[in-house]
Amino acid sequence: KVYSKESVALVKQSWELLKVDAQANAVAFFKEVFEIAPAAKGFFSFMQDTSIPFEDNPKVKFHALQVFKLTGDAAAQLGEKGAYELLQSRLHSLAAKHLSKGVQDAHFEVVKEALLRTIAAGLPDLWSPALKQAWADAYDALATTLKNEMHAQA
Ligand code: HEM
Ligand code: ISQ
Repeated sequence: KVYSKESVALVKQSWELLKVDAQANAVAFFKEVFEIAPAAKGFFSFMQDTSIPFEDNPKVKFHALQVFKLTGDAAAQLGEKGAYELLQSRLHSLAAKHLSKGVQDAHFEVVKEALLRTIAAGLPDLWSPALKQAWADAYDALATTLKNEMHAQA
């Protein structure tokens, strides 16, 4: 798949802005996942602690930030190195982790929708069909890479 310069520029520019408030956007990302699919909470070890609101749980913040940054950095580098190269050092263990948790291909669609909603909410003034498409394509590249590695290990 070829990414136009325009798409790469859109993702980069918006990612720089989202990163300013990465922590808040990352937690919002998590929130969107559980709003779309409440049952997804069962997947996450750190979501089993219900004694504190999940947005106050430091483990949630840590994980959300990790995922958010990986997704954004990979997306922003698509034009240069490709998301694949950025992921490569962690791809094997990341796929193994997701496999062991029982994550399936269909779940990636939930995360995609949640990511797009997070960006729309985080950058309302910048949001446009072109920005949405650029992020959707970037996420798809990342998700496909991870899914392929999961299939290879299954
Ligand atoms: C863990 C990224 C999709 C569920 C993780 C971790 C990262 C990550 C960086 C932390 C790994 C570690 O502990 O070393 C991503 C990315 C995705 C993606 C970039 C999409 C491109 C999904 C999907 C699900 C999912 C679709 C479905 C529910 C999980 C679970 C864990 C995890 C259950 C382990 C959490 C725990 O420690 O309890 N993911 N993920 N991920 N991910 Fe994902
Ligand atoms: C994917 N994997 C782990 C954690 C996540 C949090 C929010 C959205 C997607 C995720």
